[in-house]
Amino acid sequence: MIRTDWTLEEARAIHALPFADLMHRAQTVHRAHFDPTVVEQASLLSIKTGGCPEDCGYCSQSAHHDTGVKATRLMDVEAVLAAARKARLAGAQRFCMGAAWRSPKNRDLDALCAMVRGVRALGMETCMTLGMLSPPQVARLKEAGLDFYNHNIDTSPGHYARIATTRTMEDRLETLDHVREGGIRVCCGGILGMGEDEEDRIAMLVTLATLPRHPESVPINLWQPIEGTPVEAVARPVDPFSLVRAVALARILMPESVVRLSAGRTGMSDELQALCFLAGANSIFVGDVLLTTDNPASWQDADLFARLGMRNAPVQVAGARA
Ligand code: SAM
Ligand code: DTB
Ligand code: SF4
Repeated sequence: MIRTDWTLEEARAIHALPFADLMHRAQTVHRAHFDPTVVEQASLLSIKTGGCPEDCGYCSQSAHHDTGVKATRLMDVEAVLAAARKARLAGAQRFCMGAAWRSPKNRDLDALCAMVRGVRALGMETCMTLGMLSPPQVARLKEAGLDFYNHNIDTSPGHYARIATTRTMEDRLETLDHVREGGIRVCCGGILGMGEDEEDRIAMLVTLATLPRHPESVPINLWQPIEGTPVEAVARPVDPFSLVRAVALARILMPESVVRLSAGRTGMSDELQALCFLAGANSIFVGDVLLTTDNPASWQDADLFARLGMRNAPVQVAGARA
C-alpha cells in the first residue's frame, strides 16, 4: 500500500532500527516493487549556468557568492541536442536539463520547448529544472512533451531558512503543486551534509512522503563542497551509514518512487554505493560532470555495475521479483 500519511514518529522509529533490520525491510520493499539488479541512468546538462539571483547557500551558481563559476546565456537548441545524442550513446535513458534561474522568462519558453521536443525525438525521457514555474509555463512544457520536472525541497522545513533566504519552502511546494496539477511527473529530493542533523534528514523525507502524491523520482544528493559558498562554513561530513539509512528510509516511505543516488558519488567508495543500491537506490547520474561539479567517469560506473551484476535499464514499477 502506498501511504502518504507517515508520521515523524514512525519515520524516526524506522530510521533507528538496527542496521540489519533496516536493510532487510528496505530490501523487502524494494524487491516488491522493482528488480533489484536494475539501475536507471540519467544524464545532466547545464543549459544556462551561473549568475542566478537566488541565494541558495550551497550552490556554485548563485550570483550572491564568489565561486568562480562564469555566467553563461541559455544554450542553443542544436548544442543541447548534440549533448543529448552523446548522453544517449553513453547509455543514458533520461536527459535532464538544468538552468540557473529563479524562474524562466516567458521569452525563453520557445527554445525550452524545442529542446524538449528534440530530446524526445531521440527516444529519451526528458527532465528539466528551471526554478519556479507558473501554471501556464507548466502547460507549455507539458504540451512540448516534458516528462519530468526536478524541483528539490533540499532540506527539512526547519533547516530551510538557514540555507536560502530569497525563497521559502512554501514557494517550492507551490511550484511542485503546479507541476503535479499540470500532469508532469515530479522529481524532488534534497541534499545531505549542509550542517543538518539526522532529525532534519528524517523530516525532509517525511515532507516528501506526505505530499499528496509521492514524487516519481527522489534524488538524494550529498553536498558537493563549493569554495566561496556560505554552506562551506556549516557543512559537516555525512557518516556513510547515515547516508545509507536515509536511502533506506526513502525507499520504505516511498515504495514506488525511483530513488536516485545523485551528487556526491565521486567521494563514495564502491562499497558505499553498493550499500546504497542494497538500501533501495535505483538510479544514478552518469557522465563526467553534473552541472558544475565532477561525477565518476563512465568507465568507473560500468566497472562497478559489472562487478555487482547490475544492469542499466529503465526501472519499471511492479517489475517485481519476490
Ligand atoms: N535553479 C533551479 C533550482 O534551484 O531548482 C535548478 C538548478 S539547481 C542547481 C538544482 C538542484 O541542484 C538544487 O535544488 C540542489 O538540490 C542541487 N544542488 C545544487 N548545488 C549543489 C551542491 N553543491 N551539492 C549538491 N547538490 C546541489
Ligand atoms: C538533483 O537533485 N541533483 C542534480 C539535479 N537534481 C539537477 C544537480 C546536482 C548538482 C550538483 C552541483 C553542481 O554540479 O553544480
Ligand atoms: Fe539558483 Fe538553483 Fe543554484 Fe539556487 S540552486 S542558486 S535557484 S541555480
